[in-house]
Amino acid sequence: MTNTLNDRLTRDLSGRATNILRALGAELPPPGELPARTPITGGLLTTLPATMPADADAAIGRAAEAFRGWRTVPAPVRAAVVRRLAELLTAHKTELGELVTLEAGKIGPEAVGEVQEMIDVCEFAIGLSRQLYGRTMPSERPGHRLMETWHPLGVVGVISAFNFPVAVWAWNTAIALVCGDTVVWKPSETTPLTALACHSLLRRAAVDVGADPEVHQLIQGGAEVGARLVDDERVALLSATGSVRMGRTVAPKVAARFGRCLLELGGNNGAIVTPTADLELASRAIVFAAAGTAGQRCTTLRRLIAHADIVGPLLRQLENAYGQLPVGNPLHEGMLVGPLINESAYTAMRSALDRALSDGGELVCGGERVDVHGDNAFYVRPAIVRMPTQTGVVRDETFAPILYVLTYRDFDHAIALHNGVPQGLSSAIFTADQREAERFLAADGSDCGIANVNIGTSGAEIGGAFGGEKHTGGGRESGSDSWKAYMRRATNTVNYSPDLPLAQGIKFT
Ligand code: UN1
Repeated sequence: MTNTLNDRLTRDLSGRATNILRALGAELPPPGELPARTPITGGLLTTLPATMPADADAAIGRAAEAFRGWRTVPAPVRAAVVRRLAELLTAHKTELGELVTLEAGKIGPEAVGEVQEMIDVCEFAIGLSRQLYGRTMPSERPGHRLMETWHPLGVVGVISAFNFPVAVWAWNTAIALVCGDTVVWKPSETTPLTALACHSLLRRAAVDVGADPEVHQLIQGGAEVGARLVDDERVALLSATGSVRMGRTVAPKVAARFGRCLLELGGNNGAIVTPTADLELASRAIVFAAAGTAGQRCTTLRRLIAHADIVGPLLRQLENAYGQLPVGNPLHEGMLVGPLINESAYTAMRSALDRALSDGGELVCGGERVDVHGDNAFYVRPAIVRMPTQTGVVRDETFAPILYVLTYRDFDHAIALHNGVPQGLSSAIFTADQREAERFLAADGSDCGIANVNIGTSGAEIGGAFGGEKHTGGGRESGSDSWKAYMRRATNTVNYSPDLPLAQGIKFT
């Protein structure tokens, strides 16, 4: 397409983004130094002001002040804000989904799915607001009660990534709010408009139910803005999603001030395919997990560990499916692979492929750039590369659609290969052999935070705890008892007897 046509398309997309923001009731900020781009054309949608460090500090101050009141509002009453947010998200699902497509480049169904994930976690948080259970334990002393109570923690700083620009915010914010915390959000500088939309929907939800809108603050900009959340003692919990490199910088700083960290860092997710696997089902699952979202999920399947007896037919099915994947404008119906987020993502993919080939890898298919909307948009065909060993580049997370294929003969070797990378987020096994499936889920099986049988590595439901081990950072978000990270626990002993017996039978008279 010519440059003029691409420029015209960018202007059209810019208009759509502005209209959506208006429809969502977001106040359009004056122009500033922060560019909001669309990966669809690589063009500029608009600009907005970046938050100055002093303004970030002030936002943390407002959140800290709001916390003083919010912590004493009963949890089921706090849930009203989240309920209203869920209503607004439901009413504006299509528009917010489209904004996610415009800004992050996700195909329509995935973008709307992301908004659904927000609604799901809101519903979870509403129920949770009546289930922030403490325990009562038997006291060893007569006339005593021993119990635990959970209290709000304080200000939660949320640093989120471009690839789930709205759902990961909702995971944190819906739960933090019912837990009685207030939130300061630093979204990816690549996705400022979706952040603006979510912020304004949440503030509106708060106003609609008569709650303090200051419970949520938005700060926009690059790492220097995020650094304010890292260093500020008033931020009790920092929940950060991003690269292992980011986690390495952030975690020691938060630990040095005895703050808490909840880390969702890189994944390098693997799937084992055994000889008894249903190959048709496995290949469908693999294509979604490896090529979906253009390989830009932290749960994307990056390593396939296939038994030598079935690797041939499996690869033929995958190559065939990859050959039919439509790559292009994510706004178009039926599109399955949208663009990479920007040029540096493309450069990283190219250099990973070069490294893989120089390490003895053999390209099965894909990897080439596709010209959809000109030089500034980075569309690629998802790649499959057979690797002789799991060394070098295979051990790194490259945020692009590259699937490395390794083979095995012995099941223990498959598990050793699977666990033989630094990251530990998500994993899967495809098998009809119950022994293999159970072993994969056992203590000496997958070492990941998420381990699945006969489904892919990505696309987790919100009901389970989400997160991973090793370099992934150990954090757990969204469902199950992840809420505990957002609260502090107090152990209480109450003496309702006239005596003062000491624990451990100590006599002190
Ligand atoms: C992420 O990529 O940061 O399990 C989150 C999934 C989604 C969440 C991914 N529910 O793929």
